Amino acid sequence: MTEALVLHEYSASGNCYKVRLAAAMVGMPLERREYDIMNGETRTADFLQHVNANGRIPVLQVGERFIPESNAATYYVADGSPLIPTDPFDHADMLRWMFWEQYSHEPNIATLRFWTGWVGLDNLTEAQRLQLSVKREAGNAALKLMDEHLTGRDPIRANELTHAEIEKGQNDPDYRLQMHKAPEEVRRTRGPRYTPVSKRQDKPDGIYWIIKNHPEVTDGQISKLIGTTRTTIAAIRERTHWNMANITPKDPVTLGLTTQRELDAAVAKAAKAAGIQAPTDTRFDSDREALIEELRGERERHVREAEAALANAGDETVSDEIFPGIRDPFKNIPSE
Ligand SMILES: N[C@@H](CCC(=O)N[C@@H](CS)C(=O)NCC(=O)O)C(=O)O
Repeated sequence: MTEALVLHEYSASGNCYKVRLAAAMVGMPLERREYDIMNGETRTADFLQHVNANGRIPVLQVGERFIPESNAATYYVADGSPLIPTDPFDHADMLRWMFWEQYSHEPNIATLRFWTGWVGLDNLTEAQRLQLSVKREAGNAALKLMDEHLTGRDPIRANELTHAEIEKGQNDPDYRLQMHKAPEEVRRTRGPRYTPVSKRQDKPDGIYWIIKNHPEVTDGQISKLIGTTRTTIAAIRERTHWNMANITPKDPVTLGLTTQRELDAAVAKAAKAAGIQAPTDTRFDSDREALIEELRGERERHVREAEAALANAGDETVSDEIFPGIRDPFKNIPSE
């Protein structure tokens, strides 16, 4: 890409942050041009005529052309990088979340954040005031869905992040985590297991590992764990698979074909059926539900605290904290 990129933005906006974040992750330089949306700088005749007829930022300028809409701009910046899945299913799934964000997340959470944090509750119009509770409810539903989707995903097991990277981030709040590859779904709760094309050739190795290390696990269980056919499993068990010479046993969890939790559960179940004493690991029993409950409780507590803080705030000094102890990442962003 040779054309210079300019981001027309308001740096405190989350929509603009998405574009900057993607550019930082793929290492693409961006010139930044700031507009004060509180003073109508995106509603001038000049802006409407030359930058975005919709009167909003972010707008990504590519040479002489302009791309409004944060997700379109983010997509442009990330195109061709590992942030954009090439597998058709994963690609559509990425788009699913981007469309969902614009329909169910942004209009509720971002708007409420803007109304409460920038406009101020006292300055809202009657029409806006009437929407508060509806948006809060829809915003909470969006956060709940995200919690449920993200809980149980393990970026280390999916080879996206290393412990060393996380440690660097813990030691230095300004450090930017380096991801090895784009996030990838490692666990689906419903429907047949989906394996990205890039991993499909690893399946026989994973199947062979289970057969060698846990011969008591049934073909039906392996088929569910790895997402494969019984014919393939039987061929590997009987060593008649057409590619047997090249199949080597490899831990399917390390290969990213299943999770440790699912494998442990299958091994324990098979061992029980076979009357073998299997080491039981109860750490994961219903931990997902417990974690979701904990997150929900935490969020409800934060909402109560934030509402109480808002009610008491009056005209006093405005803190940078969205919740006690948590700074708003979009406030006081130093220009880069
Ligand atoms: N769907 C658009 C929403 C853009 C948007 O609402 N931008 C706000 C700031 S986050 C804005 O420019 N507001 C100023 C105005 O409407 O005058 C996107 O994702 O880019």
